[in-house]
Amino acid sequence: RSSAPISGSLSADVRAALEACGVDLGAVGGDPETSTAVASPITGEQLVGTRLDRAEDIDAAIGRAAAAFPAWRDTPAPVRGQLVKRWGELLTEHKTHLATLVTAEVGKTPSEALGEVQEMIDIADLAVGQSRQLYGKTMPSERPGHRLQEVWHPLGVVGVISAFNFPVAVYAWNTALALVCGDTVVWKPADVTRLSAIAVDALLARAVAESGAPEGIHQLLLTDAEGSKRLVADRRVALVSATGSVRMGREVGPVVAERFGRTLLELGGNNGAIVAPSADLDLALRGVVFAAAGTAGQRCTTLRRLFVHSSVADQLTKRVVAAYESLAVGDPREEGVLVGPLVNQRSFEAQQAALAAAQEQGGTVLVGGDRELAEEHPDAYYVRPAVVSMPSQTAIVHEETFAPILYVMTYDDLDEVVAEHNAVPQGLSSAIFTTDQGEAERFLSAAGSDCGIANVNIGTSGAEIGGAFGGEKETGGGRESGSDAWKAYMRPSTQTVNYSGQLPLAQGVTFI
Ligand code: UN1
Repeated sequence: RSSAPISGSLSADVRAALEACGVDLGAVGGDPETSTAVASPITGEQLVGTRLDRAEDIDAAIGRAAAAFPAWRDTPAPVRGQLVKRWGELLTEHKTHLATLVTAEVGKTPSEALGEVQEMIDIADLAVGQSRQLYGKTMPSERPGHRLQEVWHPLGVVGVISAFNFPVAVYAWNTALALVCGDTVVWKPADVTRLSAIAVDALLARAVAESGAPEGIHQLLLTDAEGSKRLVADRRVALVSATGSVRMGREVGPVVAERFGRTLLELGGNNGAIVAPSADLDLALRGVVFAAAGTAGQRCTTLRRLFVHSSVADQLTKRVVAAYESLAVGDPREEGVLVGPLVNQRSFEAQQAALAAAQEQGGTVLVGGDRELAEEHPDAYYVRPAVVSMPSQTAIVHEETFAPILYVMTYDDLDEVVAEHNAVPQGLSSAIFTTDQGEAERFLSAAGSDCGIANVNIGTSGAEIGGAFGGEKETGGGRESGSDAWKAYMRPSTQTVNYSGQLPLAQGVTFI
C-alpha cells in the first residue's frame, strides 16, 4: 500500500491529537495521485490527504477480518470483554484528543464533541458488562426427558458504515458490542471524518496488542462510495450495520437482502415534539432549542417538527424565536459558540431549497435561515438556525433536511396531533411536553408515538446509550447500543437435547 508523509495544513492541535492517539502520521497520507483530502467544515480548508483503499485493499481487509473470526469466536466472551475494557480506558485517557478531532472534522462544539466521545466510553462500559450476560433461555420441552434451549453464538464479520455527524460514537456502539459478541469488524467511516476514524482505530489497535487479541479483528477502510458498495455486497460480511440517509439505506438493504445477509439500518429521522397546554414552558423551551438547533440540526434525532397547542403557541413560539436570535453561530472552537457550521456546501444548498419550498407551501420564516460569516469563511457554511411557521404539515415537512430548520404547527386535539405526528415516513425519535400524566401515557402507548424513541419532558435528541437506539418505518428498524441490541450481532441456536432413551416425536407424531 503506497503511503507518503502527510502534507497539508494540519493545525497544531489536530496533529498533536493524532500523535497522542498513536497515529503514524507518515502512514496516513496516500499517494498524492490517489489520496483524498479531508476538509474542515469550520474553515473549508483541506486538513490532509489520506490513502484511498481500492477494491483489492477492501477484499484483503475483509479477508483478514474473516480469517481472524474463528479465533475470536472461540475466545471466551468475558475475555473478549477485557479487550473492550482496555479500549474504553484508552478512550477515556484520550477523550480530549478525540474530541479535538471530532470538532475539527464535523464542526461540533467542544462540549458536544466531548459528549460524543463519552458515548463511546459509556458503550464500552456497557459492553464489558454485557460480555458476561449474553444470556440464552431454556424453555420447557413438551417431551419428557428433553431439554430445549437457545444459545447465542457469534455471527461473523460485521461491516460498519458510519455517518459524518456522529463519526465515532455510533461506530463504537456497533463495535464494542460486536467485539464482545465475538464478531470481527470492518469499518467504513464517512469521507469527511477519516482522521477521527484513524485515531480511534489506532487506540483499538493498541488495546488489541496489549490484550493479545487476534490482530485482524478490526479493519479500517478509507474508501469512497464505490468501496462501500463492495463491502456491502461481500458475502463474507454477515451483518451490515449502516447509518445514513434513507437513500443510502435503499441502496444497502436490497444488496444485502439479495445475498441473505443481515442489516441493521439507522436511517433518517424527522422527529416531532408536541407541546401540550399543561407543559412547563421554561423546560419545553430549553428542550426544544437544544433538540432543534444543537449540533447545527445535524443529528438523526434533531427536532424538526414542533406541534404546539394553540393556547400556548404564541407564547412559546415567541420565546423560541428570541432564543434563536441570541444563539451564537460561528467557529465552534470559540468560547460561547453553540451552533457550528453545516458540514458542506451541499448541505447548505439543501437547507436553502427546503426553506424556499416551505415558503412556497405557505410557511413563514420567523427567524434564521440565512448564511452567516460568508466573508470570513467563503468555503464554510454557517447558518442561523431557522424557525418556520407552517399552516399545516405540507410536503416539505414530511422530508428530513439535515440542517437546522424547525417547522412549527399548532393543534387543538391530542388524538389528531398524534396522528399528524405519525403521518411522516420516518420514525426515529419523538417527544411530548406535558404535566398531564394521562396525556403522557397516551403518547407512550401503542396508540401514541410510532417511533423507536418516545420521550416525555425531554427533547428528541441526546439519548443515553443504555436504551436501544433506532426507529421504525423509513428509519430502517434497526436497534443499536443498549437493551437487547446485542442480539443483532449474534445468531441464536435452538437446541433440543434428548436424554430420555426414547424417541418421542414433537406434536405427538408417530413414525417408525
Ligand atoms: C445520530 O444522530 O446518528 O440521541 C445519533 C442522540 C445521540 C446519538 C445521535 N445520543 O442524539
